[in-house]
Amino acid sequence: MKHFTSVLDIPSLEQWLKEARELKLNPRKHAHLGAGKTLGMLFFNNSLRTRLSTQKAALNLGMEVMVMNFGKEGWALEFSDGTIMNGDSAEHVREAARVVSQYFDILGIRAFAELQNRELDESEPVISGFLKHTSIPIVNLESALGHPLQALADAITLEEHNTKSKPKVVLTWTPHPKPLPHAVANSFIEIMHAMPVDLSIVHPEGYELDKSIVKETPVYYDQEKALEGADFVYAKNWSSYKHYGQVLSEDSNWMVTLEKLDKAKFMHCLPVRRNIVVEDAVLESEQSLVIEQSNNRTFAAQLVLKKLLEAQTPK
Ligand code: AN0
Ligand code: CP
Repeated sequence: MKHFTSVLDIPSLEQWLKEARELKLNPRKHAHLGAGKTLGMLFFNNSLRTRLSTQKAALNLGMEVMVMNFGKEGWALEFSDGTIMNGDSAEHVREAARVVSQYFDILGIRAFAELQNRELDESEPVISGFLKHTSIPIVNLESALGHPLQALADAITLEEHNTKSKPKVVLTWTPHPKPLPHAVANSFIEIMHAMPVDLSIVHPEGYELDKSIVKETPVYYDQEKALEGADFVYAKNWSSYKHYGQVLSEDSNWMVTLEKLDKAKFMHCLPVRRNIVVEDAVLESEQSLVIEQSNNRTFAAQLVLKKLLEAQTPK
């Protein structure tokens, strides 16, 4: 594995989950693997968990870490080639990418979908620009299309709490006042496809996700019915994919409640808007796994960094 940009970069999820369990038992076991190496992280968007858990993971491996809030503090970047740069962009990714690869051994990038232009978002201008012009491994800290570190943490958490050979997992759309990206939902679906679970998706009409990701997963429009007998309910808002980036519904009937959850465990990537996405009582209950999910972000990131370091370090 040269880069970690997608769930599909995981060669064997079963093997990775096993290694994640071992790392979690002894997080400092490989404390020298990253000695003398630097992780750089460029954030084009806000973050709490990704920034701190990935930093913690790198520290557990003995790496140095440098973080930059590029979206707020960096030069506005140009991504298209051959442009006469007389607009807002002050620097081209061709220079920026080559410059930072001299400072870091591994580069993490967070660049959300802008949700204005589907084709542009799907070309992943930021992450693909850096991939094209750097020589060092890149880790996706949430791009337009995916959030694989979150998905890996979700898989670890789900496995820790699963008691069945094929648990019923439901990804439910929930309301949100602002248009959100599809990345978390996409990567969750992709990673569930690699696990022995019975996955289904429920959302209002008009919120159908990319067919090439959903594949054969059953899709429902009646939340109450879809949640019946669920073992795990994963809540997430996303904006419309079909009417790209639009908020078509804020219907509060889609909020997750304890009553709807019944016996199911509740999952969400965080940050979560209380009493919009999910009621307080769920987050305060023992059925909520959200804090454990955020803890597992450290071990997901540590596993990914370990793999990338091992690929750089001759054994
Ligand atoms: C982001 C999203 O939905 O992609 C990040 C989640 C990890 N959420 C918000 O912007 C609220
Ligand atoms: N779940 C997640 O990625 O959180 P942050 O946006 O706070 O990093």
